[in-house]
Amino acid sequence: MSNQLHKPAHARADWTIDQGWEKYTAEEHAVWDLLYKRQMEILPGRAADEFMHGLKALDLGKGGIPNFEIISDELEALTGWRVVAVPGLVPDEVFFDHLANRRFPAGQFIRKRNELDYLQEPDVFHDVFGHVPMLTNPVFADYMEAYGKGGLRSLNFAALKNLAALYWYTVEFGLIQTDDGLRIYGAGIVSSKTESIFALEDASPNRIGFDLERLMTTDYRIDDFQQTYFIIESYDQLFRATVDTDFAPLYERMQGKFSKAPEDVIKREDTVITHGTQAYAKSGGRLANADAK
Ligand code: HBI
Ligand code: FE
Repeated sequence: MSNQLHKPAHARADWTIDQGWEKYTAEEHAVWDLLYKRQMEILPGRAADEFMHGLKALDLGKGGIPNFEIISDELEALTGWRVVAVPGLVPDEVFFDHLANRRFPAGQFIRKRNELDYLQEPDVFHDVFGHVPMLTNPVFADYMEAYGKGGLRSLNFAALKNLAALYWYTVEFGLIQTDDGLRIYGAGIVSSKTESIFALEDASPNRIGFDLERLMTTDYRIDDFQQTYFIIESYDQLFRATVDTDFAPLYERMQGKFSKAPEDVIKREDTVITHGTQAYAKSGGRLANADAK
């Protein structure tokens, strides 16, 4: 997958680089502020309480791109995690090794003002605004470490694809059921204005109860809104499912393959909260709907 990445000359052996916080331009800080403001207009009442608390605890809205040293000291005091700067995507084994050691690798760069809504590589807004707040939650913080450790173990199996689906459908695109209704905790959703509304309110996507093997055998969209979102009941459910499961027989069964398409609903097996119309995907998705946004 991301194993053919080329390490830039200025990156260390573990792919980290200096954040170079003092070198960000006024325009780059202004892009952070704009993105932050846009998300705060829509996230209250949509994002999980634990995410909102994390934003506040780390003071991510104080203005400008956060300084990793400062937020790392605060985060380390809460859950022992730190944020380290990387140039962009890093190889899987490097990524897992950071997570297993409670370091979150965050993209150093920020997107340009003319591409606020969609980008391929994870930038500092996606990584720090999207991922870091949930790392203030002790159970979620433990889940992320467990995921990294599981990743290191899975390198010996032809299973990475299945494990990546788990990350995708939880850490990136997860929803949680609460007493006040469905809430977003996935970083790929909370860092996107359009997907924050789509994931919770649109009639298109399926919304299905969390089941570890189901998630790990389901293909996903990397370039558009998800066709299915999986709903957890608690972060403990997520953590327990990963640490109490012996992944070796799972990997053996899955064979590094997906047996379900992104839009599938499995009768009599899935706990279906919404059976989506898939109208958005059927109409051509992001490219076809670009003007309507
Ligand atoms: N690198 N910087 C970065 N961020 C990621 O989310 C990431 C990565 N490398 C690999 C990777 N993710 C995936 O292979 C895992 O999610 C499985
Ligand atoms: Fe991400």
